Amino acid sequence: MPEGHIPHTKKLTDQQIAQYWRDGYLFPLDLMSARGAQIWRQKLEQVEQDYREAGMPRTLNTYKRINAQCVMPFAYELASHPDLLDMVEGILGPDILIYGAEFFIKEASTPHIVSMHQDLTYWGLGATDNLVTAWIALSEVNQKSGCMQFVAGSHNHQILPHEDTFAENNLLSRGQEIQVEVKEEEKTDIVLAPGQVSLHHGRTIHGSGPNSSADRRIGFVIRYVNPKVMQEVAQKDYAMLVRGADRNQHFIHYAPPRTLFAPEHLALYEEMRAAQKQAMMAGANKQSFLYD
Ligand SMILES: O=C(O)CCC(=O)C(=O)O
Repeated sequence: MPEGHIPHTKKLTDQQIAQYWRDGYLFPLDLMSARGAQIWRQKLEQVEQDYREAGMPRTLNTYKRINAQCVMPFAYELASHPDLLDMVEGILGPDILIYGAEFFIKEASTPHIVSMHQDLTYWGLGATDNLVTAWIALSEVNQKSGCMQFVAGSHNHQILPHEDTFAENNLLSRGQEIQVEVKEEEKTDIVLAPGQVSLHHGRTIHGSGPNSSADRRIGFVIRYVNPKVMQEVAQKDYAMLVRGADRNQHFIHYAPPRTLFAPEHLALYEEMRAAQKQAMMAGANKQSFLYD
């Protein structure tokens, strides 16, 4: 078996699909072995080593946090892996596009957090049921390392009011925080071993605490949509078709990258970023470290 190969996994069962729609999330799903996860982590860490000081138009962190699938072939490769798409198909149906992929990393013993929020608040995609996030653990993800916490059933709300905090230790683009009280007992810890995955709905309330462990906490996070989804705020938007067909053509399609940070993909990246910034930063009164 080649290194980094993801062994065959099953499609979601009817029971798993029902659980997702009941709770607004589903975990843990076995995608690959710990050794497999280690190999994808090494690919990331090699890029970090080679490109941190490479003088690219934007910081490496920006490329890791926004649309990594557009400029890093290995990010596209993992995001489009057939076994992962099999899981996603259980939620979205047979036609699947990658909307975005990013690395959510908390360095060892650091105070960074993700405040409680609903993903769809600032994406301009409405309050759709046709978006799902897959969060792949590339390290140990537990209470100590700052795992995500989900509020079961919270996807049944529409998009609730959020406040932009722009707090320094908050990893979200606007430090946005939901303006409803979330009690500790309402939160479920999403503990994942390396190679396991969680799926969550775009309206599920979630966040995560700091990493007080001795290792980095690394999540590779992919947002998938089906062709019914539409950009409602920005003038245009982009997505990559990875399974089935797109009969609606609401998104501009683009080809996967072949080499790391190729000039034509860096140019495309800027176009996508400019378009998506219109939605992501609409109404904000400060600049974001991610959309400056
Ligand atoms: O990685 C985290 O702790 C939070 C990620 C998150 O908010 C998301 O994937 O929607």
